[in-house]
Amino acid sequence: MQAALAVMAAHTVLSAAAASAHHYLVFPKISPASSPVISFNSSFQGVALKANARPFLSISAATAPRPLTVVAATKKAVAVLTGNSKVEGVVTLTQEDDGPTTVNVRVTGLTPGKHGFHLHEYGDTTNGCMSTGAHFNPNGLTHGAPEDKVRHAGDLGNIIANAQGVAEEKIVDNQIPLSGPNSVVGRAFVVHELEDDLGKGGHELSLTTGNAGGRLACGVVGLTPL
Ligand SMILES: [Cu+2]
Ligand SMILES: [Zn+2]
Repeated sequence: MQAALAVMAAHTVLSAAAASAHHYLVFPKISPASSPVISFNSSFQGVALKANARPFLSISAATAPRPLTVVAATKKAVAVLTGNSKVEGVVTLTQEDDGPTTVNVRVTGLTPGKHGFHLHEYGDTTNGCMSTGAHFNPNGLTHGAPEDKVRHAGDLGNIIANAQGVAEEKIVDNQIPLSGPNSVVGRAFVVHELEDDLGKGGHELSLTTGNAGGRLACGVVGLTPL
């Protein structure tokens, strides 16, 4: 009877100890019971192994996230724009750490004047520029100007072609990072036939596309050496 009580007491302590790993080492102090000690010891061995394994797990868990937070450097990407017209161009993107992305654009073959210029959702050109989808819009907002609070992340406004049909622009923007959940790497730039009305034209398409017309050329954003 006494022995049975000791075993019950031991099991109670064991389950209490299992609830908080730190107290396993208290356990040997209450082990000097009588005959049931043998079976009792064997179950303790198993628990002791578990207790030893734990510190290693928690050390690796504490150190693992570090490389992810320390990563910070210059990132650079490029897109080569082509299409079914004589419009073509090159767009380069650079980003320092988590700062804004600088976009350098050179497009030729345009009609003089303004042309809508956006980052579209997909880097898919299987059906030409049409398969790049809609404007990149991770926050579910309506179309706007680059300086608006309510805009698609991909809304970069217009580029302006000179009399020779060449547009050269430098755009600095905070919503088109080259890494992280909203990275634009793998998405596509599109240059349009018409001026983007920046959501203010009153046309039925103003709040989705800026009524910028057809897609003259597009190119997928890919990483490039620094
Ligand atoms: Cu577009
Ligand atoms: Zn848009």
